[in-house]
Amino acid sequence: MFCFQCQETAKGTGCTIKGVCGKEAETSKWQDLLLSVVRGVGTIQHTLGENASKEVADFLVDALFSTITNANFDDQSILNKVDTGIALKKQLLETALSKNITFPNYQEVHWGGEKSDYSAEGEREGVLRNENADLRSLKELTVLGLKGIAAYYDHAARLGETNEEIIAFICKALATITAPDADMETLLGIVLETGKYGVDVMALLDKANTETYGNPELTRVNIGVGKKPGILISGHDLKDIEDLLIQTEGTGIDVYTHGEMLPAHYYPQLKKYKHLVGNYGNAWWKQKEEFASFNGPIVFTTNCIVPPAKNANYAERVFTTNSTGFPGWKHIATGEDGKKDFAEVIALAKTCDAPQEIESGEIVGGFAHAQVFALADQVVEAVKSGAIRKFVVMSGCDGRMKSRNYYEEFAKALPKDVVILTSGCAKYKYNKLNLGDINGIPRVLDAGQCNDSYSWAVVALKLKEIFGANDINDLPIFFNIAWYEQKAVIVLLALLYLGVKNIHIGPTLPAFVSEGVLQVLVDNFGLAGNSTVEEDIQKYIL
Ligand code: FSO
Ligand code: SF4
Repeated sequence: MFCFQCQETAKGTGCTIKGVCGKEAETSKWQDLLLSVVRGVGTIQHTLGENASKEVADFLVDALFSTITNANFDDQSILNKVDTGIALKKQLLETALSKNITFPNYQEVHWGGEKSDYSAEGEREGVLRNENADLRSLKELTVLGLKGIAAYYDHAARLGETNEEIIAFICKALATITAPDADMETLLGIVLETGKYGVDVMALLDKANTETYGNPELTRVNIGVGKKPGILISGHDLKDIEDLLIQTEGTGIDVYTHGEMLPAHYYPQLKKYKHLVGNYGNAWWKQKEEFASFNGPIVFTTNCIVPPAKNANYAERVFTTNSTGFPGWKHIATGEDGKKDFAEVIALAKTCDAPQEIESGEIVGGFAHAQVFALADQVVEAVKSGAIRKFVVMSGCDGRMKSRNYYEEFAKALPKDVVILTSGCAKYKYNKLNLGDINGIPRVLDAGQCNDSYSWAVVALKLKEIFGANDINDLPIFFNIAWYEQKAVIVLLALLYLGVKNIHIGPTLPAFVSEGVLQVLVDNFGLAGNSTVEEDIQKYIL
């Protein structure tokens, strides 16, 4: 196996024996096979020059999403997706033949899809099939960005928002990276265009979320527990938590959010449910201990899954849905009407003890663009009077590595006149530190999930207008992003597309960015890693 798609990759270069995330070599091979089928389907669809059918769009989105770090560890689930893709590929090839359309002579297009050849094809089609490090890097940067796009698209589509242009771009980008002779210039172009569609898909999801559930608003979220049994819901899918809240109403079961589901509390149409009682625990990587003490069922709507220890007391209580999967865990399918039936989860919850308290108190959030605009006069006044010296965007992910303590220390070391703009699970490093406020404006403004980084782009553009700045980079905003998996990759590409320069990413630079490509990103965008807390504060804040 060879996988280098996340920040925790082995030795900072690539997992070759087993994933640090727990992914087995066999699973990695099936994911490589699935991605080759995805490239084949995307290329043929692009060559056809017509809009993809719902089946093709659903397949591409689901398959890309399921190969995101920590999303799906279930070989059978991945192989089922391979079967679906091969059937679709055959249909598309027949359409092409009937129209006398010739398609490119690529392995991914012509491979016949024989089951006996699945393993060999998976081996052939891994990341290292591209020998040139720079070309490989650009191709991977593109496909990892597409995985992020697929994740966000999936959530938006589940709320009824679809967009043919985004799907057409996914196909075009897949066709571009499948071409064995694609050159640097073409590939750089497609990487940057991926960023454009990153902006589009985040806007699509923002529209879907806010039109369905209202604009996030300032909310205090309880981090303690109640006395009733609870269901813990993790991941990013708001439709799932809504279905669960409706089905648990009046049953005597409480619902708690976990990890990236915390921002569900900020939406008027979700927070109205009285039995949505709080957020339990922290970022994804602490789940082994926190699931054990939660006592009740846990539902994964998306990544990030950590494989449980062999003697884990909660393995029987975990359910997956959507693109996620784990061998032995129950999977809840989506019904014809797009809804889920959580009856089994609710029945199990009724037999469980209430969660054990691990924390108490409240955290504050809900500062997506509309809430920030509502505070605009106050914010602008504070900037003009000098009460706010600077904003630091610290969106992104949290993770296991000790080097991530940088972000907690950085937050603590910031002067008291600096405001942190956050989103994604990166916030768990500093959202319980009580960093205070500036004239009533909290010093940690949480917009929501990682895709809500979109809010910070919207806010930055608004500030540019208010302050009459020529360039977004002239604003007193420093970008210090923590990354872990591929949704952070699309957020980064989106920010680059919007013209944001001098972004710092950490705790380490991506292994999939080759030296040559890094140089291009440094030269054109001022992209940089981080240094020590002291040095970075001195250089970029003071
Ligand atoms: Fe975190 Fe995991 Fe949202 Fe990622 S839960 S790491 S960037 O999936 O998607 O922030
Ligand atoms: Fe390794 Fe990350 Fe890939 Fe898992 S997702 S195999 S940890 S690079």
